[in-house]
Amino acid sequence: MKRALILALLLGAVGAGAQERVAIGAWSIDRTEVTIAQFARYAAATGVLTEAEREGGGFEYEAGWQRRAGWTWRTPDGVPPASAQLPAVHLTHAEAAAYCRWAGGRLPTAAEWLSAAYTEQRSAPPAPWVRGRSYPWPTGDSPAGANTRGPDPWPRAAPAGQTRAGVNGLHDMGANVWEWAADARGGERRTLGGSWWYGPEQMQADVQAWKPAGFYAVYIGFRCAYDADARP
Ligand SMILES: [Ca+2]
Repeated sequence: MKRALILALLLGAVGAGAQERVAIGAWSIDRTEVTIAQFARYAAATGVLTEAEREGGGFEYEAGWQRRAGWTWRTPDGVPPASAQLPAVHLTHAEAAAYCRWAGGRLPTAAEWLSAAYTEQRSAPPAPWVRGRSYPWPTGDSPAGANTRGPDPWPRAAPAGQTRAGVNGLHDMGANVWEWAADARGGERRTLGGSWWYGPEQMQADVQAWKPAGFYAVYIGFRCAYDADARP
């Protein structure tokens, strides 16, 4: 029993590490959005208390932005999450960037994120993916398989790895939750990929979506990028 527990813990540690990154040329990117489980390890190690936790809860849109009491990365919808593999949300741009630094990386630039999301760059991708080809959707030739507001198994966010793998083997570059990028426009920061709240049109590369850097909501998460010389 004890041995099984230790093995499970070791596998969990591996799951959070380098194997879950995909190389895109000289840098790499998380295969999935950062999860509650991953952010929990960071919070336990650093004692970080997020703005949503300090200020009483994050935001949801319902005829305008509404603050939802108790909605934080720990409890994205105000109740214990169904899975610790759900994306970590209700985080400001700075909070997401701080997590990435702690993990040995940084937030991707929009140019990097878009390259990873739409252009297949694995040396030997499995069928039907074609190295060097750019696709209209992060999911490939169609938006099918992503977690949008359309008919799919997920009424709200989906746990990491449950949607169909897309370009470069990445999950949820299209939809599930918006993802913070490094790019700034005054006090705003760019978010990419759309979310479960929107239809698939927000998954396209030319969408311009910017939010105040200090904003946090149930629809916004992130993933990290890693420079080759910063890999652990
Ligand atoms: Ca996403």
